[in-house]
Amino acid sequence: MNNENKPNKPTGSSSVNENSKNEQLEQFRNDNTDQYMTTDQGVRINHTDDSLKSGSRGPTLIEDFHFREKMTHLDHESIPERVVHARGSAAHGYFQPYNDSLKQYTKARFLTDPEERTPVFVRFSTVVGSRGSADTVRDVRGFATKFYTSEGNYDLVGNNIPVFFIQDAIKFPDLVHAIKPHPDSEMPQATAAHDNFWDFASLMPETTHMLLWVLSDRAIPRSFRMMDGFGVHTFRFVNEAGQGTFVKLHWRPLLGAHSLVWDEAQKLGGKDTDWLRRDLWEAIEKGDYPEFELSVQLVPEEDEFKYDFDLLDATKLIPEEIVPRVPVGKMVLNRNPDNFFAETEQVAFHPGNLVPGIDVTNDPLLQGRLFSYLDTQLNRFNSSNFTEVPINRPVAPVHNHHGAGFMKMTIGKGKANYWPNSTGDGNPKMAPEDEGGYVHYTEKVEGHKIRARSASFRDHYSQATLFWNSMTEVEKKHIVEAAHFELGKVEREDIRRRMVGNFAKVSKELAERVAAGIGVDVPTDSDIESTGNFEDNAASEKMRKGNSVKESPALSMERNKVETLASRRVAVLIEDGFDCNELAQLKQALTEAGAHVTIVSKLLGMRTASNGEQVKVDKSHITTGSILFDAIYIPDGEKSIRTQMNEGKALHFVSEAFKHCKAIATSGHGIELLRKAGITGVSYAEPASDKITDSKGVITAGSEAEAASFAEMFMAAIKKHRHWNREEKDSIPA
Ligand code: HDD
Repeated sequence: MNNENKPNKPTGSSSVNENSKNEQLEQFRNDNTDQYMTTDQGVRINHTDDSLKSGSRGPTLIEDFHFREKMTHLDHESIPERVVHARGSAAHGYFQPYNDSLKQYTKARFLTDPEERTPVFVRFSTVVGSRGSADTVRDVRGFATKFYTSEGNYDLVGNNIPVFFIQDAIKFPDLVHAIKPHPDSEMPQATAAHDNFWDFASLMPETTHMLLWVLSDRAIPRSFRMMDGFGVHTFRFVNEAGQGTFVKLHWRPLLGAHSLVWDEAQKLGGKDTDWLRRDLWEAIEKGDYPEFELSVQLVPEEDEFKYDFDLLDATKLIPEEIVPRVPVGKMVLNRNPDNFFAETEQVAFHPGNLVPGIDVTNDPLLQGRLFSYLDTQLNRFNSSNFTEVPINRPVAPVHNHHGAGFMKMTIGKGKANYWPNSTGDGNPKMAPEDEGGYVHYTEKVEGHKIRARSASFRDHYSQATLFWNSMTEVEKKHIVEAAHFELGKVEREDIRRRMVGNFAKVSKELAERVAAGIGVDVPTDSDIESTGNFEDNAASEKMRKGNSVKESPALSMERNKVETLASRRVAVLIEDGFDCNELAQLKQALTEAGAHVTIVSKLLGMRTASNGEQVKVDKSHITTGSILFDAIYIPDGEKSIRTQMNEGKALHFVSEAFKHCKAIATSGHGIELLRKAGITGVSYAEPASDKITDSKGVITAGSEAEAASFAEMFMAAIKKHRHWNREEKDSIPA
């Protein structure tokens, strides 16, 4: 009957390297270079511009197999877009652990063998908008990683925010319906700023913690390369001995986490809908490979009930001050996909794609996800064979008796398609645990069937308060302004009032500041007492009292800024008569430090410097704007500056960059341009001196100043990314 003999060592690759997936994909690539066009049957085509007709004026003949085939393909080109996270961008790369230190906690080889580089495919996304929506909307960003490990595919399907809106997956359809465009008008697109979402949120206090994250600058990242990623749930590591450890998984970008400002994000949505997609694509093309460090927070099983929140509650994080993050490895994204549809659109993630050494917990949100992701792929692909699509195939060998179905690709050999069998010599065999067989963690579970929520999930405010208390004043201001925007779009006053009531339970200060901007009264104590669904005051109060951390600096982006020039985009504004030497020196310094310089002028073509040299313009005013850059520089040159002082778009470029708190540098006559652009409240260098001044990130140099120091000061200002201390920015129009 079945396999009584000890099975052979599994065949196929027992280890992977960073190229394993690329080599596998190569078998499916199709290159048209120097080839004849053919039908799908391989028949060469000699004319594709006219259909076959009866006479040159028609009608078209149905026997035209080439027309029929071509048209059928177009008619069937689309598959259902993802119901959430429809808009996304992806890249290939690899992950490598720093050392084997995780071995005591997990037997997952890709996390513990520092010699092994595991290929990965990462898809970043927004959540709410449809496939063609703008990248820069205020939204959570998806951060999904498929590890093609030697032991099978492992998917870490996370977000750039460490907590989630809801605690139980049964509320997910309600959440998604509420946040998506209204069902009657299909408006508004890709935003939560409407009545339905805030109605739901105000009635579901468990959303409050995540709402503060969404109102923060985390929800408008400057780049997919500059945002954190979080596995969100508490997962479980399992070691060789079968011992479990709770674990939270985090990604940190080596460039640091940075954000846009809201005004800029909205404008980018029009000027460059693909801003985040383009940024990722171009960075990889230029060799600025995005890098992320994986870290873990480990909690021994015996500490499961040690905290004043429940580890199984996805609306809670574990403050790093209680359980520190331990860095364990690095991911590098170094290759763009060859084909968007075949790879980015068809990649199918699933939190239930696990490898030995990693298991799930009873988190009711995670449990529901374990059903949803497979189910949704069946809707998207109309077949369970989506796992055979090249991007979804593991590099580990696949052997099983799964049957036929739409688009079965692999050709199973032999008579036996069941198990146990003797007709196939008991193949494929069962893998014992020490041969990599997956064994579920043997957690003891017992209980009554009950549709209920644990009392330990009922504190909905303490960690929201912790988040608010951990923000710098600038971050608090941005949260309040975001709430003014989002709730300002809500037409029903009762929803706005109820939401402010919820905020009051987080912080009176927060509630008062939000209320002031949205035309509702500051909540009274009795407003604050009134509660939404699922709130149990007694339980909540008990949990809140036990809260052990009042502030967590690790939650603040501002407090954890990484200052770097790598891949920063600098616009250089010139017209005829600019100072070529000054430009050359600064450009060299910036480029050597890893920044990218773009020459911007009113029109495309060549611009002539004061010494007669010519420079090619990269972008014209009409095709670009300050919002597409991190910093701007205007070289001296009297004629160039005078021309720009009479050019509205050049003045707007400068004033908008100031408004968005970006580093600005100029010298000599350029100082006059800054004044004309309405930049007030900063001190300037004397135009004819040898002085250099840094005032709130505005670097000005006299015409006699030393070029190297000027460059140094400008670069230091760019590294800070934003200069929030410009109180005068709000007086800049538009
Ligand atoms: Fe989800 C997609 C992340 C809760 C159901 N989810 C999806 C993607 C990401 C996340 C990054 C896009 C993957 C890709 O790029 O293809 N989702 C999360 C996180 C959650 C979360 C971090 C909470 C911790 N999701 C969640 C719940 C459910 C779903 C509670 C349902 C029970 N998510 C889905 C889905 C999607 C999806 C409907 C749509 C497309 C897909 O799965 O492949 O199944």
